[in-house]
This record gives sequence, C-alpha cells and structure tokens, in this order.
Amino acid sequence: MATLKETLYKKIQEHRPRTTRLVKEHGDVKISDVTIAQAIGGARGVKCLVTDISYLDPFEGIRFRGKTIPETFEALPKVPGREYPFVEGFWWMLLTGEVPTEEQTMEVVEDWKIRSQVPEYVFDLLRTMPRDTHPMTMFSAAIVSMQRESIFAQKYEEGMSKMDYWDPMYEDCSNLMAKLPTIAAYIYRIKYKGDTPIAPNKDLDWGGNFAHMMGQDKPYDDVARMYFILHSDHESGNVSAHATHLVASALSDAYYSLSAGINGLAGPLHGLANQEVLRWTQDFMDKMGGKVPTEKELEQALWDTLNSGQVIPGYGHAVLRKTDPRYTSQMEFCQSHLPDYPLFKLVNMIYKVAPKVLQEHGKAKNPWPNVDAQSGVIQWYYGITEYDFYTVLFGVGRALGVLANITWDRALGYAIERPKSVTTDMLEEAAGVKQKAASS
Ligand code: CMX
Repeated sequence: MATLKETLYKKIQEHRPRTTRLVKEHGDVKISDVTIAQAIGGARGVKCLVTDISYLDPFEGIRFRGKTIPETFEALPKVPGREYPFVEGFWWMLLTGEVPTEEQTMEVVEDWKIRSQVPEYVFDLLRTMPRDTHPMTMFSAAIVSMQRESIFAQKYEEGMSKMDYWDPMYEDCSNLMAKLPTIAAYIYRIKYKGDTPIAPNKDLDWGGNFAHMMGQDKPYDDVARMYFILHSDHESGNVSAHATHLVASALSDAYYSLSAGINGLAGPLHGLANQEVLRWTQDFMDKMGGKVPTEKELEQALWDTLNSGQVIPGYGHAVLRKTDPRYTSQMEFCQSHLPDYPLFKLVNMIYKVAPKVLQEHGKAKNPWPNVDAQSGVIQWYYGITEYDFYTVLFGVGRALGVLANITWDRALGYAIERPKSVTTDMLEEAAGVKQKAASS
C-alpha cells in the first residue's frame, strides 16, 4: 500500500506540469481586474490566489476537494461505532484529493500517534504565561516556540533543491497536526480546569483523543471531529489562510506560518467572532433576567448593537451570499442532539430575526449567518462554557486546511507574495479627480 507521503508525491508529480504550462504558455491571460474600491476595500473579490484544496461558491458554500460538506462526511471512513469520520482520513483527502481507504486512513492515525509527543519546553512556556492571557495568544506562542523543531528550516540551511521543499514541509505540517490537540487541550485544562492536564490516550484517534484530553465524554469526540472538519478550510483568501500562505511564501517554515495564521484568526471579524456570538447572546440573556425573549425584544437588542456602531457577530461574510452550509451542518447536529436546548432555540430565533434586521439596516452585503453563529451553542451544551477558548478550537481545525495548502505551495513552487501598492495621489489621478482639481 502506498503511504500518504508516496501518494502525495505522485499527485505532485502529476500536477507540476499543469502549473508550469499555465505560467509559461498562458501567463498573460487575465482572470481579474482591480478597481479602486477593491484596492482600498481589502482586495474583496480580486482573483489572485490559487488553491485546489477547497473552493468557496458564494451561493453554494464550501467544497473540500470538490465535495460539499454532506458529501465529505458521507465519503470518508468513519470511526467505528461513531457518527463522524476520522479527521486523519480528511487530511489524506485534503492533501491528495482522493478519499482514503480504511487502511490508508489507519496509516495516518498511526503516523500522527508517532508524531504526537509535544516537547516539554512548550508546556513550560505555557506555564510561565499569566493565566489571564488569551488562549489564542498561548496557542500561537506554543506553535511558534516549536520552530526549533522545523525540518524545513534545518534542510534549507543545509542546502536543498527547490523541487524538494514540499518534503520537509510535509514533515513539519504532519508533526504540527499531530501535536495541536494536545497543546490546545493542555491550554484548556491549565487555564480553566484548575491546572489539571490529562495525558493523551494513544488507543484513540486524533478527534477522540482530543475529547479525552479535554475531559469530555462521548459524544464530544464526534463533536470534535465534526467541528475540526467544518472549520478546516475556506479557500485561500480568508485572513488565517492568507496569512499562513503569505508568511510561508517567504520560505518561513510551517511553525512561523501557522502561528501567523492563528494570529489572524484571533481577530473579532474572523475566528474570534465565535466567542463574540456567545458573549453577545449571554449579555442579551442577562439583560432579559432569565425571561424567554420575544422576537420583538430580540429585534430591539440587534438594533441596539447596530445603532451603537457594532457588528452583529456571526452574521455576514466577505464571499458567501447565503446561509453558510457550515452553519446548517451544525444546526442539523443540534436538531438531532439538543433540539430543546434553550440556547439553541435562542440562536434559531436570532436566525429568524437578524437577517431581516440586517437587510433593513442596509449595509451588510450578506445578512445570513456564518460558521461562527452556531458553533458556540454546541460547545456550551457539552460543558465548554469558557467561550474565549472557542477560537482555539477553530484554530486546531483551520490548521488542517492551511497546512495542506502550504505543503502544496512548496510543491508547486508558488512565488514569494508581493502585490504592488499605489499612492492615494495615483488613485486620484486614475479616477481623473486630481487632474480636475488641478485644472479648476
Ligand atoms: N453586522 C453589522 N454590520 C455588518 C455586518 C454585521 N454582521 N456584516 C457586514 N456589516 C457591515 C460592514 O461592517 C460594512 O460596514 P461599513 O461600510 O461601515 O464598513 C458593510 O456592512 C459592508 O460589509 P460587507 O461587504 O457586507 O462585509 P465585509 O466583506 O466587509 O466583511 C465580515 C465581512 C465577515 C467581516 C462582516 O460581515 C462582519 O463584520 N461580520 C460580523 C463578524 C463575523 O461574524 N465574522 C466572522 C466571519 C466568518 C469567519 O471568518 O470566521
């Protein structure tokens, strides 16, 4: 049986001529123009990134390697007796574009176990940080602290052919993936659970082991698998994916790059929105003083947020123009596992009211919920009520996508990223405003 690394290498060899040909023979073909609004407005919609790992259609939502979320869950080998698939098999699919067999999946399961030992100095570092440090800061610091382990950095220093970059990048990414659950669970247990870390159980798969180290019983193992797969990738332009890709493009190794991506994910307009959703919901419930709100009261609270110049967390998206299928997938999980949970009912009420309010407000191009609107409810239900930890969970999942991407970036020799900037004077000249001002 070919290993993941051998299968990946075969795919890389098949793919390389396609990229080379596109650049050499068709490099002048235009795929995008840039307007002034896009240059000032965060490059929204500018097509200038290439990835085959996932694609985001504004109306359909995400496809991982061509598969929708339900298709992905359906296709991948399931953990025996459980509802959701092995995350390890999903990693195989992200990297190779192929659905692995059970045997291939188990190869990754075993490989990650071998790679999973976290260096002791990472735990020491986390222990020296003040306990009120945000868990995302701890997570990012833990990741970058392991940079000394980078095989890519070591091989680069020794002198390595460009054609071989993907190999140590794959090694670093696999090593990181194997260790992230232990680091995340360790942060959770020392920060919120009276400094009681739980040792890994090597009999368990990656998702199951994470649940175990968090101190969570079944079905939290399935929650973890579902959550990590759903949050893994959202094509390349979102802040965490783009930051990871950008930093890696300078040939910074996976430790530097992932840490940068995690720092981007920590922003409230991106991954931190999942904690903000819970904060907003809890504040609202506190204001209601235990009373079940009416739709009218909820509507007023949403308007109060908008009128005070703040965003409604968990709603809107830079690309999507419909309800995020990652939201829908989590909603379906709630419907079958926690249908009568009051917080789930409230989130459903927000889903009923918020789009209408946002449409009336008239600013957000997409009034529908994104992935972050629902995810905290599930965590809260299973006892993870420390909502500032939620973005770390997002980060563990997001690592799957961004690390698969930078492995391919190096395989295909993507260049150091360096878009061109212009000045405001130049924009005014392009718009004809400056000349007008000068001649009037
Ligand atoms: N509440 C209030 N206003 C919103 C809004 C929301 N949920 N979503 C967008 N808007 C506003 C924007 O702030 C912007 O206002 P200004 O013109 O004053 O700058 C206007 O509507 C137009 O924005 P847009 O083009 O619709 O959205 P962007 O592509 O600029 O931003 C996003 C996308 C996600 C940052 C934005 O919708 C937002 O801030 N949402 C709330 C935070 C959130 O849920 N983020 C998580 C996204 C998913 C993730 O990455 O994890």
